[in-house]
Amino acid sequence: MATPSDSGTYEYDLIVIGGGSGGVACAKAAGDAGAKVLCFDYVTPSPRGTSWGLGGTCVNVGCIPKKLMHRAAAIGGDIADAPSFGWEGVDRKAAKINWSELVQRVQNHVRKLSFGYRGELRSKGVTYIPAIASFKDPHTIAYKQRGEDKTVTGKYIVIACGGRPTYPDVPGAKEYCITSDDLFSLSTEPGKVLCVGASYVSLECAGFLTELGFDTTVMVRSILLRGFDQEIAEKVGAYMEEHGTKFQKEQTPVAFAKKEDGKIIVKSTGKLGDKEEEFDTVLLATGRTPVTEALNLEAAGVKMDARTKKIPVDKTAATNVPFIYCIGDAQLGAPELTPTAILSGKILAKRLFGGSLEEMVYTDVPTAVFTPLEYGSIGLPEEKAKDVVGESNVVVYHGSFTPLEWAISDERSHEGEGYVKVVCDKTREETVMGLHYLGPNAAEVINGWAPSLRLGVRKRDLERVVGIHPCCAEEINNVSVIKGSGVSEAKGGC
Ligand code: FAD
Ligand code: NA7
Repeated sequence: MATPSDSGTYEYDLIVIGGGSGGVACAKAAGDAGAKVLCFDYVTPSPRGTSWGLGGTCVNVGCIPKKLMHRAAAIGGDIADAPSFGWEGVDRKAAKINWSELVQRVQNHVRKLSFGYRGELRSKGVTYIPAIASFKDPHTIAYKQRGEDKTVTGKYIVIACGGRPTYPDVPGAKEYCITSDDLFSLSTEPGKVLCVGASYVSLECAGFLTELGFDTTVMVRSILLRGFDQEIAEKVGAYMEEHGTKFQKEQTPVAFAKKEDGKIIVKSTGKLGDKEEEFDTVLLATGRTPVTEALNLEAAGVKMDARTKKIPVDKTAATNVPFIYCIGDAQLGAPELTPTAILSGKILAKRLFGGSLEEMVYTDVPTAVFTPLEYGSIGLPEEKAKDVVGESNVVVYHGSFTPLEWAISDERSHEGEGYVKVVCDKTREETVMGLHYLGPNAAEVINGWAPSLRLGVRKRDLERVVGIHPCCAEEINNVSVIKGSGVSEAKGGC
């Protein structure tokens, strides 16, 4: 285990910078192990002035409010489906989202969770200081409290500062546009919305906004869902388009301006030519940048990757300074996901204070995209698997199906929109390299497969275990058509 640079005494065993998913998990686990822990957390307001409490991105402006809004949108779909299932007196056209009510209820829940974090830190004996922390030297952290400059020392320091939305270098971006930092607490209805970006934050927001009844357009610079299986990304996009989301492909914004009536004029260029269109709200979802520059890393001698502003670490999450660690979104190469931040925080605390030698493993991390047609995946996309083991060594099984949930719906009677893809390595007895599922409850379906992939599950193992009937997840056990074989992937009967 790495040791501090000198044998000095420190006020704290561990100082954690950032009280988000990773930082809180690490601080709590270290507190549990008996360490004296201090956690700093402070949220600099967004350019629109939005701010929030302890807990970081996931709880306040990420996973939690996003999933609640996705759920609100899905309820709209259920209302539309209801007559097809025999319900009388349900009128989809009369049903309308009350945006302020939704925001209020989402924010109440978020505040409850954020407040809960304070209690959890307290119960583990962790000191929490709501201030911006930066390095003064490798063991000393500087901060301001009630206008007074202060310092505190720690034996080990964990950087868990996460990131914030990146604003593209386009005139008017910061002045007139919002980001995911602002959307979930937006006090007025978004109206006609433009979502800039085509990764999962943009598509998820565009998906629920469309389903909540807002006229929504996605501006796509290149491809949908970079890093995900591209065949499935296209299916996600096609479903959204069929269900009302507009797409402007190969188009990028060049200027945002505000009219007197409050509408935003978006000038863009690309495949659609030079375009000008008015929107009520422009949501920028063009990536996230870690807030490492504010940490004064030079004072501690911690190296940062200049392009990404992320911090390189070794297998133990140690930076180039052996007693300073980095976890979560700010760590170079780590997936930007809450469960990875949490687990790496816990594992690190156990290494530092619990005598553990365990290291975080970042492969086979399951993830879900909460678009209207949900997409869950674990392991490699088809194209990446081919890059890794060579195209001729990959065999792909696939199948499309109609989720029973939608089978008798007039609203969603689209045949075969559910889809499963199992990407296997022929040279290793068809060991599964990637598992992809498109359909209802994708996160629930994919979550349980993580141990199987980690343990090297083979295609024939999927077939030999008994699935549950009737459910969408059983399609993973039953998929049998080899992609490219000429046999239709469409499922027959039961
Ligand atoms: P954060 O949670 O961002 O926490 C860092 C904290 O440190 C923040 O509170 C920050 O203000 C504070 N801080 C920063 N610098 C300092 C400083 N110098 N001093 C004091 N405090 C500081 N992940 C999923 O797994 N599933 C999802 O469905 C999902 N949906 C998402 C949806 C959206 C819209 C977004 C934006 C993200 C989503 N994520 C999702 C990603 C997830 O939120 C992040 O991966 C996760 O929060 C990262 O945790 P972290 O601890 O690294 O950082
Ligand atoms: P990502 O995953 O970094 O994706 C950014 C998207 O924005 C992607 O589609 C980019 O297109 C697009 N982009 C980036 N810059 C621009 C400009 N200048 N103009 C137009 N489009 C642009 O970011 P997300 O915000 O979706 O998610 C970040 C993480 O947060 C994610 O991993 C989650 O864990 C939470 P490109 O493909 O580069 O052409």
